[in-house]
Amino acid sequence: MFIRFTHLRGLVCSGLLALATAATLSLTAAAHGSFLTTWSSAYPTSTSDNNVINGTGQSCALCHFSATGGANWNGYGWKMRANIQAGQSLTNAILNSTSFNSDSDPTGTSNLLEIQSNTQPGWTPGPNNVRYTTSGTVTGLSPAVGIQGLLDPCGVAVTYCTAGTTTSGCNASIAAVGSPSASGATTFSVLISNVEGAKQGLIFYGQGRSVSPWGTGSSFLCVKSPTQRTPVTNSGGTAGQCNGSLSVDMNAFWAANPTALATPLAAGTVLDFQGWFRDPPSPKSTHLSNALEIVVCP
Ligand SMILES: [Ca+2]
Ligand SMILES: [Ca+2]
Repeated sequence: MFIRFTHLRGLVCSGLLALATAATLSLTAAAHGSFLTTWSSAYPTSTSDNNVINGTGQSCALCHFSATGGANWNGYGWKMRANIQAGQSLTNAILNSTSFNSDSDPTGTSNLLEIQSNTQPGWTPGPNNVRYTTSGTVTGLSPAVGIQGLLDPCGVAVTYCTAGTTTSGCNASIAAVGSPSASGATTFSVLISNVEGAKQGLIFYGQGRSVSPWGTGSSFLCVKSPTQRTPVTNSGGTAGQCNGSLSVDMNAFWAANPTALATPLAAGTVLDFQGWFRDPPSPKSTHLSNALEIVVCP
């Protein structure tokens, strides 16, 4: 923020507006007081702020790249800075940031839902964060270090990429049933529907997105290498129709394959799934479904 504020451990987040006068600064500081105190009053049950404060002292990292604040904001801090600059009180600036997905996380989760999920509205895993300054933005950055808990909500399935169109005009569609958890506490299956009937196929997964053409056909490979295949099954249904399907119980698969990719599962791990099945007349004799991404829960 471009205000001066303190938190419970007495550190000061100094995100002062570079061009502001001393008079403006003291007025701003007086008007806005302690940012984290105001923030936790707005969200008394959220632990997003605790996960920052109790990590490695990154007290200002809810909004800033630096543990002590300064003029390098994440998307959440930058949004609130804009609200404050527009004349809003600190409380209003916080509450008027709720509907945005300030970290552009792949689940598309709003700041409010992140806060309610005790995740970080300003941070998403990997080199996918943006640093905002008054002189421009820098993309491709890792999140601030030392934050406890998940950066994005877990168990939210997001589909991406487009399915190829098969010989019979099928567009295979992927879905999650349940959600993955590190403790195995929840059921989790992946289902592909609208598959060419009576064809062999399988579901595979990796840890990240990477979209590339699948030969000269209409499908795309949408999961980053390395990938892990689950067993081949028959899609069932009727040959020449789109009434086949593929499914895999991932908990059962991981239990039977304890050295499979991404095992043992860790909370916060990003998993990407896609279906692949035979379609002999097509350019690569095979087609792919769209893809699905989901974050592993604790
Ligand atoms: Ca978000
Ligand atoms: Ca987040």
